[in-house]
Amino acid sequence: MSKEARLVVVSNRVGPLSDEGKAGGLAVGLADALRRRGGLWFGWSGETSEAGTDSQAKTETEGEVKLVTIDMTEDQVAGFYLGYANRSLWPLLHYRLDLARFERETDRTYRAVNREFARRLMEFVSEDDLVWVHDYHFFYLGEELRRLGFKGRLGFFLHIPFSPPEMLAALPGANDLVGAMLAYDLVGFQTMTDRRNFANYCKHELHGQKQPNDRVRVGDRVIEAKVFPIGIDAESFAEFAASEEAEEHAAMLRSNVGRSLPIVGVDRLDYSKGIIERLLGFERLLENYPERVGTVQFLQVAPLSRSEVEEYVDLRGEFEGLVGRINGRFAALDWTPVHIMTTGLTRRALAGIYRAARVCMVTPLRDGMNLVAKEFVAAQDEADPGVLILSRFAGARSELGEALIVNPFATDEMAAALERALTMPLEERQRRWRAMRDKVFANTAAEWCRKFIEALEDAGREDGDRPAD
Ligand code: ADQ
Repeated sequence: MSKEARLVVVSNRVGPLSDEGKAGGLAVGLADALRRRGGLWFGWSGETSEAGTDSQAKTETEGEVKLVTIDMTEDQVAGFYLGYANRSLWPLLHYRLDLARFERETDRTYRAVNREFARRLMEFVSEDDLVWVHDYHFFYLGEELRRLGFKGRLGFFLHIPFSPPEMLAALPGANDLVGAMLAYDLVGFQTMTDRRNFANYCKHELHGQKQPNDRVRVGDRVIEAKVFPIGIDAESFAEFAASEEAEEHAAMLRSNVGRSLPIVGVDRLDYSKGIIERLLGFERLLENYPERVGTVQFLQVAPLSRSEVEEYVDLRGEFEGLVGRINGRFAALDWTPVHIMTTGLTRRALAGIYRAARVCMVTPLRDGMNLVAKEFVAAQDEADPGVLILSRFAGARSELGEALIVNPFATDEMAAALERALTMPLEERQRRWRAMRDKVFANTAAEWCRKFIEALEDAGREDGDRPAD
């Protein structure tokens, strides 16, 4: 058997390779795969400098794995990251055409930064490598690598949703963007819906055809488009939840809520996560079920995110205003209904909070997968598991159907789901939780990585149908 190809991962931010206290499932899964095969992880250093993408590459080596990063200029960050990626693509791909801003300048910078990253990456790759590009920051990177003559295997995974063609078509240059995805041998999505939206775009807007075996043809280019729902490192997370640090945090939460039942939400402060709608659902619980006043407390952990982007500043104002209103309306001298925290937490502390929660609300308006839902499941204790309330619009819904599924826009439905969760008998909680646990432990981050890499190695192999570039 020939030696396994080296893995090259490209993502906006890289690592950490170790530091299990900080790393999320994605970093853990990728670090594992990189360590096993040897490899390279390439991306942005998170820093700005005058040289920008021309800066000297910074390299860190750990065993057989190298982390290589380059800087960007302030203008590159503004146009590529804050502008196009986070003000055009992020809202549009989360079905928020109303929030999407389209500017010629940021589009240009985005394409230029993709070209630059491809050019710099060429210094480090060889044709025998498997190159795996991640997420909406780098739609054009594969095409740029091909233009520079790279002939090896190229895969792309989109962590966020892919909106329907009718909506995506509003993006100036949408055909270029989706056309660029065809430079990859394999494109991966979180759900069937995302994959279908992509295939439909190719069919209706690029005059392509859907073909058997998850293939899509546009002109003489045939690529594979498949679904790979991402998972977490469930075993580690369950261990975190049983750690001393977790127990300390669980105890703090319990003493803070006193006799009340704790309901939690954990999300980056982002409009896609449905935090406002969730708070309205909680407020409606207190209105529709007045006996709940004084007996429940809602904790929202919401680390600030993308604070340089206007829509996120607006959201923060709205969020704080709404929390103030609910607290002003219902609080008593010895009880505050909503508690918020915007600080970062360690994985263990977070696991403790999940474990102490009676209910976890994961109610995004649209979400690629949502790892919080899976972390919450992994952190529960079989003797007394909490209840997951999950949006029908989270990618995680397709695996976690035993959660209480809600429409986050339906405020009364959310209140009713909360009441049902709070009164759910232990036996039913355990039954639902066991079913979800089995899936979270089966489809881990490591499995997700393995499946994607295997599919990338096999892409187009069966019938020799893979066209020359
Ligand atoms: P995100 O939008 O970032 O990811 P999500 O999947 O929920 O969303 O992951 C958030 C992560 O941040 C979780 O691991 C969570 O534990 C962590 N976190 C939240 N609050 C924290 C805090 N205060 N301190 C420390 N950590 C905190 C994108 C897509 C998702 C997709 C993932 C992975 O939007 O849909 O699931 O990528 O593909």
